[in-house]
Amino acid sequence: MPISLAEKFGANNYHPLPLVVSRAEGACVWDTEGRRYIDMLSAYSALNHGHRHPRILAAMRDQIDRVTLTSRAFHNDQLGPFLERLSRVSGFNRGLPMNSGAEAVETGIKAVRKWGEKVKGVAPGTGEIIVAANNFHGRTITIISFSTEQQYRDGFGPFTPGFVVVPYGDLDALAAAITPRTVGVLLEPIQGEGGVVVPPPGYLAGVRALCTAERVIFWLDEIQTGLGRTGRLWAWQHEDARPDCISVGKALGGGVYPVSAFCADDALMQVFAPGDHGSTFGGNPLAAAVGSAALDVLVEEDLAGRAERLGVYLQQLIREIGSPKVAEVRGRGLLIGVELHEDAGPARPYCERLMTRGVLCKDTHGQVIRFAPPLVISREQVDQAIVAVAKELA
Ligand code: IF1
Repeated sequence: MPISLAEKFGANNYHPLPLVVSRAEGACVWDTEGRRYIDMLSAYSALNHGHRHPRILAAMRDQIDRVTLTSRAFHNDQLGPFLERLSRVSGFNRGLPMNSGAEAVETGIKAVRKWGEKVKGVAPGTGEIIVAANNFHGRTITIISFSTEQQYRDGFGPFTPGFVVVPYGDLDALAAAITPRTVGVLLEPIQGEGGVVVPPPGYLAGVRALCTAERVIFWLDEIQTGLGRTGRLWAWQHEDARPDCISVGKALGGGVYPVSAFCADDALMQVFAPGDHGSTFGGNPLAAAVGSAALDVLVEEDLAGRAERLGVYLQQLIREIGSPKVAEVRGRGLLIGVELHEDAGPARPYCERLMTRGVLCKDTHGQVIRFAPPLVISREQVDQAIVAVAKELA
């Protein structure tokens, strides 16, 4: 019934697994028939804290009884404390709060472009941002303007100019693409949708050095890789590659509310003057209260440390299956991609069969099964999941 209603009254913009979730807690969800599943997708890394984390729910319930929305026309008593926490955890001294990841990315595009004109001094309307092939940064017209995935672009033109695409992981190609008009470089520290692609060692540190030398903003999109997912608070911390700014989202909302932000230091964030940019819901008191709880839990429960330890364990268990169907197991922390050999067929049927075995995951880029459970998953739940995975990959 719920499926047919969604199909009858919705748009056909997704092809979900045939599963109807009605309840969830921690790393598990239950369907309307009461069957339990281990969630190895975490809403694409928005559920790092697990489903309905008690401390985050308590913070949300508490705030709901006070005030939920004011707009930024007035101050509220939650935004300042949230931004202070965000500054401490991100390591950047300022954050501009938004709602979805795409909005945080759009905010970053405005900041980098305006910095390019007002500070670097490129001619108005000529600034270029370099991005990587196989990127994913959201679904707005400007963001898909620099996507290399044909389906994300088909029929949606005309596109926003000012973006240059280079191969991911190729420092020489990036250096060759920099011109006096280059104002920024936008990369994912690990390409999620691109198939959990980890860049070559030294790549991010190389981009950092190049951007410094060329006076170009180095911007990392940590919306999927951030907040503990890869075994560090931020994926860039796997190398000495501190960017000039990051976009944050997904798990910043603690799995209960859309919260995102663009984080940068003064030199970049000062390009925004009152009225330059905004959002009805951006920085609302409920989002701020939830975001504060999400950051507190992230740090106090050392979710990054859990991701590091359990990620090593899970990758080891997958490798020990020794499946002839598996071409590569890659990733960091609890962002793991299992690439299947071409002749092993697309990944989607494996996800459908894993669902019948009580494990939920998602294919990405055809041949890759992505495993990204909540960072609160227990070792026992990892062991349970791997039993099903071993049967499917045997
Ligand atoms: C869908 C993909 C993942 C992201 C990065 C920004 C955003 C995302 C690195 C935008 C969002 C989501 C979007 C969702 C599926 C999922 C996804 F498959 F689409 F690509 F995770 F890999 N930067 N990713 O991963 O954030 O506006 O969605 O809050 O669009 O189907 P958003």
